[in-house]
Amino acid sequence: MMHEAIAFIALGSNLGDRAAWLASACAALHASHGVRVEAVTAAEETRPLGGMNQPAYLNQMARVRTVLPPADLLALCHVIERANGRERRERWAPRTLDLDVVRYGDLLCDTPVLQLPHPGLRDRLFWAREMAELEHRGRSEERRVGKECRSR
Ligand code: PH2
Ligand code: MG
Ligand code: MG
Repeated sequence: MMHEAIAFIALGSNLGDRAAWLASACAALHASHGVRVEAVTAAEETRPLGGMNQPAYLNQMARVRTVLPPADLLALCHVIERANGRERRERWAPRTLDLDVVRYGDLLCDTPVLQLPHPGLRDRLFWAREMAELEHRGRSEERRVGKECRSR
């Protein structure tokens, strides 16, 4: 059997129809080979971090079960970002969609392309709160979320 891992992916948007970008990303993740979205938090509006004057973010956290190795999961996130209007400009510029792999099992990793846990956990208290919420959800919820993602 292939190795499965539980990973947490943070979704964020602060340009355009923010809720629609998040829903589209969630559905794309779930539809991707080797990834199942098991649970998602409600989307919440957060003040923009990073000092730039920019619109408020809509943030959400997904718990996924995956057989993809971490680098492949990150690459998939980048593909989904690009398919959802993401343009890479200066660091922390407003974006239609940002997908960050926050945790991948208990893996610790510190390379230029991938740091785990995501260093942003230090100043994004809402990430820790959202992950704690998802860790406590039951399996019936997981089935419901899977159905929601598939029907989008
Ligand atoms: N992401 C950023 C920069 N600032 N602020 C909030 N509130 N939420 C984010 O997801 C966020 C941010 C860069 O990825
Ligand atoms: Mg980010
Ligand atoms: Mg990012």
